[in-house]
Amino acid sequence: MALRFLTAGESHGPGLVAIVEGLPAGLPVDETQLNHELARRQRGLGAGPRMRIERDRARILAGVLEGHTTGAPVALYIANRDHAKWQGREVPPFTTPRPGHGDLAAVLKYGYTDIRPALERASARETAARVAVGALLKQLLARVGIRVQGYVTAIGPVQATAVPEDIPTRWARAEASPVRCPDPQAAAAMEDAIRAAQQARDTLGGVIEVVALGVPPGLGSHVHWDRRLDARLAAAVMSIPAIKGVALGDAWAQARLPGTQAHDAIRRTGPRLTRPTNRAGGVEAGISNGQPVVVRAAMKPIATTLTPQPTVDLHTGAETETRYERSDFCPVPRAVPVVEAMVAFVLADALLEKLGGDTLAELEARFATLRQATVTDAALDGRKHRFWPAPPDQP
Ligand code: EPS
Repeated sequence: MALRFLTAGESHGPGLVAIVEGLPAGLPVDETQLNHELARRQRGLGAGPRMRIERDRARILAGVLEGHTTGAPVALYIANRDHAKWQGREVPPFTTPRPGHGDLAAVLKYGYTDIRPALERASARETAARVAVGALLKQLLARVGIRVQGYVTAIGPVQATAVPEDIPTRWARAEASPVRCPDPQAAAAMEDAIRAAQQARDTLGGVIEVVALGVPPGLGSHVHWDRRLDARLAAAVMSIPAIKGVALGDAWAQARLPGTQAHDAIRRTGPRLTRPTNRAGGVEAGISNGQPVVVRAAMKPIATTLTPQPTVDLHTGAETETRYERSDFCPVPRAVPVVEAMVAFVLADALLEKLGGDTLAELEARFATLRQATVTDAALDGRKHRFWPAPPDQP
């Protein structure tokens, strides 16, 4: 692993902290872009009242001098505005675990007598820190032409069907939609579904798709399980609260097809290798293959529901019902930038692992060499239809 990050912070504590280690020196840091990403995570139909309180902004505490990374760990801080409301207040005991939340499992594990510490850290508030980290990594990836962005393809029972072919068009349409869906008709139905769920005092989950363009072939490796890019993407995305399923490309549809219909033909147009389809989602045998990397994530409906659910009071032992404080109704549109952040992290990590470089200039030069030497974009580079760079003795 070339890159790592840690986060700390509770949902209603003073704030969130992230430390990113392994960024090369000399990366210009655009704070406006960083805060733009944080604002994207706050927006979306189905957000709860907390998002009207917070105004997430990242303060850079370390690792950046005169607008550029120094190569030292970058530390970020995001304040919780809601914290002021809790200061000096007696917090009532919370003893009724919500089915589907981390409440019960964390109490069993850590022996808490009150659920509060469990829910404070299990809360998706922590994902603000991940988005701030992801914004830095997107800025790094953009230096070598890699772009990572996503959209919503399903909310509850509503599925997007008319998604434009062109990926940047999908991204642009999604950003203009309150549910981040690039299919306008499905988006309208998703809005209705979220409002109906809210009225029914219920919550909805959905499916998010993130696409990375410009990923060179050769990230990750088939040679060992923990180097496989698909496995690393799945683990990173699955670590997001409420994500319960991750797939690369058309994995779920592929499972129901015969082999002759499930894969991506290898063809040639002039000197270029082409892949007319991308069912594999840009990764074969744990290695990026030069196609867009497509990651799909299934988000369960949020566990905190206005309608009570059956539970047991951990203090009295009596069967009872959950109680409601406050929550999102459908966090799926807001979770898109979080999935983007985790995908950006894995790609940046795999890129730095492959190319290294203490400075951005070194990384950029090595990337230029890779582009020249490798068969990028599934192309044969115009050089005698080779799949691999010629050995030094063969010009
Ligand atoms: C969350 C519950 C809600 C969400 C929170 C995640 O917080 P609160 O209990 O303060 O209303 O708003 O998400 C965020 C605060 C955020 O920034 O995304 C939960 O229980 O997971």
